[in-house]
Amino acid sequence: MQDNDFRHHVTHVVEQGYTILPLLLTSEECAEAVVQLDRLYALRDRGGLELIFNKARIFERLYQIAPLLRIVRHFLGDDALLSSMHGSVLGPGEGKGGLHADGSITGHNRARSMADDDGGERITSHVLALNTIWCISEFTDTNGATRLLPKSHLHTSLEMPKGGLERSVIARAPQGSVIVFNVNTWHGPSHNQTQAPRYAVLNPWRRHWTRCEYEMAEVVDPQVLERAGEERRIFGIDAEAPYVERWQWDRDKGGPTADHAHLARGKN
Ligand SMILES: O=C(O)CCC(=O)C(=O)O
Repeated sequence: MQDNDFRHHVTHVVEQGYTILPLLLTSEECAEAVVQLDRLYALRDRGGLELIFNKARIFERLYQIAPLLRIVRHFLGDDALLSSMHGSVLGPGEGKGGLHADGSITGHNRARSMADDDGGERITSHVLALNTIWCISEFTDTNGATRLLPKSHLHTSLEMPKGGLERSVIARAPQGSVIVFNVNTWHGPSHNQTQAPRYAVLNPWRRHWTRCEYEMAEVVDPQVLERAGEERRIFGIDAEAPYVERWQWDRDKGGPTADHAHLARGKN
């Protein structure tokens, strides 16, 4: 990505709460993702669409794309963490719901996590997390593309701004693009009025020092972690809290030191 493009996208996130990076996946990669999403969709009642980097090689690609990582790390720091990776197959007729802001289950927008002293105001001074949505299908006005409410990331209340749905805009994007938005930005799928499913991958990122949606260092398949190479830090091995005393803990490995290997739990 050219520096000018980078600055344009950063400014759009800062001012509007989102941006769209076009065409980062090839049509072959999207076609393979569709095959895999269809396979996993059939298993959805048993979690088929969760943590899909563990389930098909094509999804490992999504955290190896330099222009996206540059934007993510610009806002969340060099040690930003992948928080989850979820497949989405929005069928014909689906997507009539409203808008929401993320982080309301495990993040800082969780109503129960608001302290009295917050005065009912969300943290909007810094970007605490980003969501990214991969457009595995082209996103159009009619096929259930994501809607976003511009500037709503700056709205401090937990309640959506009045008239938010009417003022939201559909993120039109060519296949292979990725939508990047501030965790505070209200968004949601639009109505899929076509006869075909809309395919996407939902891929949020968080700061190293906040809780992710899963214990990523625990759930990642060891072979997937190995293949991540230099990018393995996005799984937060060094973000794991020690479960033994600190002198017995190897932070880089995310487990007890070699001398205390007998204290290791699970896969460690
Ligand atoms: O499927 C979409 O377009 C929106 C997904 C969504 O709401 C989310 O990732 O929180």
